[in-house]
Amino acid sequence: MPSATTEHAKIITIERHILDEQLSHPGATGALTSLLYDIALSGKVIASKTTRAGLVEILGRTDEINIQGEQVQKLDQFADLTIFRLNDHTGRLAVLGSEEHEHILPIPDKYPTGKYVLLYDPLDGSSNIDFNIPVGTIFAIYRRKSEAGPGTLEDCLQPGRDLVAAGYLIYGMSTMLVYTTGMGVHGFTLDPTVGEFLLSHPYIRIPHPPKYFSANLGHQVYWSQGVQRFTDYLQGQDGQRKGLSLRYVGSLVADFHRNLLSGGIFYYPADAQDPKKPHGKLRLAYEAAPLGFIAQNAGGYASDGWQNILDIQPQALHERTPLFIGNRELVEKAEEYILEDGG
Ligand code: FDP
Repeated sequence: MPSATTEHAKIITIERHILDEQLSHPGATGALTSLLYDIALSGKVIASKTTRAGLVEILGRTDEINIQGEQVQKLDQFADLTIFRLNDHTGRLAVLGSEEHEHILPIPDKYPTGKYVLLYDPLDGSSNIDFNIPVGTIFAIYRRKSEAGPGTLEDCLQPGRDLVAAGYLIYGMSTMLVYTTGMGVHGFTLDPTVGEFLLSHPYIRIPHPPKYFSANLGHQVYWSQGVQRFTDYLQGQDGQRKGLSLRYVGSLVADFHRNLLSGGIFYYPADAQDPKKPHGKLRLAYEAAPLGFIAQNAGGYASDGWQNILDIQPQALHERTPLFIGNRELVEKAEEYILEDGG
């Protein structure tokens, strides 16, 4: 019979964890379970390439520019294709959307469609690839709204509040997968020796007090008065409290992940100077909503400075939004400053 000690030392693979969660939904068909497992598999395949990113055949850019006007790198394309190919034929998805593609990605005619919608940012923070700095994959899963047949754009344009599951993979010192289906946020670390994600961070809650703030202060002069005053507040410039430490990687997943585990706030506000960023830089559907869902399920909060990110109904697939995300009290403080200063 297992002792209390062996019970404690139990190794939980991601497969077992997802299956256990499925058991608490008696009506579940297993489609979501399999979908999450396929995303974990995509992560392993992508991680196998990111760890070789210094090697000649991977580095070097292609000449293509994606629809965000950014230079597409080979690893982005690999990650994008890997996720699509591992999910296009399973009969679990009605439609997909990728941050790398302007339009929705239909399921090829030869394969059946299913009841879920998968939106993903295949390699977030890709400007960091060349410098061996962590990058990540973000994913968002919704239930389709259309009845049957090929999925539609409307299936993809849902507010974050309707998410069924969301998560991310971070390709860093180790590869981790963090996900939630609304029943706690759980983190798994890839053991490369056995090729399995093992539960390492069950029931993550954003710690209090927060330690860090993360923002690109290089753009500060272009932020609104409210956001600038909020930044002063974080730095303790009113002399009322000690300022938080600044940490900014410039890979959203890495910045978010650190603050999720240590407490803090990440923000990317609107930029008054850059005509490309009047609503910030980050994409609502591919970045802000899924991470907002994770933050909320870990006791935190995400806002565009005015309202809960999860309440925003996207109007377009690549819509951008300002984002403030992390400890609830800090994000609410940002909202307070922004409201006071009218921007
Ligand atoms: P990147 O341009 O490298 O892909 O949304 C993309 C993103 O990275 C985020 O991961 C990151 O937080 C942000 O942009 C960095 O933007 P700045 O370079 O303007 O700080």
